[in-house]
Amino acid sequence: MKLMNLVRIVLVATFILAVAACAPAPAPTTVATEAPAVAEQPFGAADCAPNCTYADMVMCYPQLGAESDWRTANTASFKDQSAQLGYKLVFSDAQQKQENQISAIRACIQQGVSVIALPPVVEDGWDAVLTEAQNAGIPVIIVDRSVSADPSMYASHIGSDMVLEGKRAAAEFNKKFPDGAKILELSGTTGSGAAEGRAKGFREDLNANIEIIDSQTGNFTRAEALPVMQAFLKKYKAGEDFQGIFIHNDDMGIGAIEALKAAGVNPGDLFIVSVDGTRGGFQAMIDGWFQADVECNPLLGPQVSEMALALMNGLAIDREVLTNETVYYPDNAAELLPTRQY
Ligand code: GYE
Repeated sequence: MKLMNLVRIVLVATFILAVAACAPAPAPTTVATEAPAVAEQPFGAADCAPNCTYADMVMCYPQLGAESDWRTANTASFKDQSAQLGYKLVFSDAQQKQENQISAIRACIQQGVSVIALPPVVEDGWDAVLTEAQNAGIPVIIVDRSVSADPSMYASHIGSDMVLEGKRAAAEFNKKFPDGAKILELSGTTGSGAAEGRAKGFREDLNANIEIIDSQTGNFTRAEALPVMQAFLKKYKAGEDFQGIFIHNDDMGIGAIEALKAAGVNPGDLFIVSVDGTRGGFQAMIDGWFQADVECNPLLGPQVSEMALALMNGLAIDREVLTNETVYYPDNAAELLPTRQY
C-alpha cells in the first residue's frame, strides 16, 4: 500500500508538472488549489487517475432488497444517476439476505468493477468480503445502513444518522405524554444498522415514565408488520394497555394500520410515530393515522456517485457523510405531499 501511495504521489506530481509546463503560466497558487489532493487512505485510485470520468466508472450496487418504498426510491436514485452521468451500474437485489449480497460482491470483484457501493442488510459479518475487496484494490463505500467492521476496511459511509432518528421519535413521545404512557415498538430488520440505531437512540432519549411494553420486528415490510400488529392486539388492548406505537418505517406503519382497522381500532386514537417520510407516510398523516414522520432520505445516488469518482481519481474524501434530515407533521402534510420525490 505504501508503494501504491508513492506511485500515486509521483503520478499526481508528474501530472501537475506536465500541466504547469504546457499551460500558459498559471499563477502557482491556482495550480496548488486545483491540484487533486492525494487520498491518505489506502483505497486504490483507478488506472485512469487523476483524469477518470464517469465514462470510466463501473459501480457495483448489491442492493439489499425491495422491501419498502424507501428501498424502491433508493434503487431508482442509483439507476437514474448511472443513466444521467453515464457510468455503468452493476445492480443486483439480494432479497434481504446477506449471503446474496456477499456473492454479488464477490462476482463484482471477479469482474473488476471500479467501486463497490454497499447498502448492508445487517451490521455484522462483512470483514471477509471487505478484505477481499481491499486486496483487489476496489474501494467500498458503505451506503445507507452502517457496518460494525473497522472503518479502515472501507472508504466511507454515506447515509442517515439512525440513532438521531430514534432520538427524534422519542422527542415526539416525550412531548405527547409528559405524564407517562405505555407504548409498543414495531422494529425493523433485526441486526440492521437502521433498526439497531433507531432502537438505541429511542431508548436513550425516551422519558423514564414512558414504558415500551413490547417490541417485535416486522422486518421493514408491510406484509410482515401486519401479523405482528395482529399478535400485539391479541395480547394488549389498544388505548388501555398501550397508547402509542413507535414504528421503524412507513411500510410497516401502513401494515399496522391495516391490522388496527381490521380489529376495529381507530389508528387515530393512538399516537403513532413512523420513520422515512415516504408518500405513503405523508398520506397516513393526512388520513390522521400517523402523528409524526421522522425523515430518512433514500436519494443517495448523487452523493455516492460523486464520491466514487473522487476515489477513482485518488482524491481525499470524507470518511463519514450523514444526511441532513427533519421531522414531518400532519399540519402541512397535504401541502408537502405533491413535492415529495419518494
Ligand atoms: O428506513 C426502511 C428500509 O435502511 C434506512 O430500510 C433504511 C431503511 C428504511 O427498508 O424503509
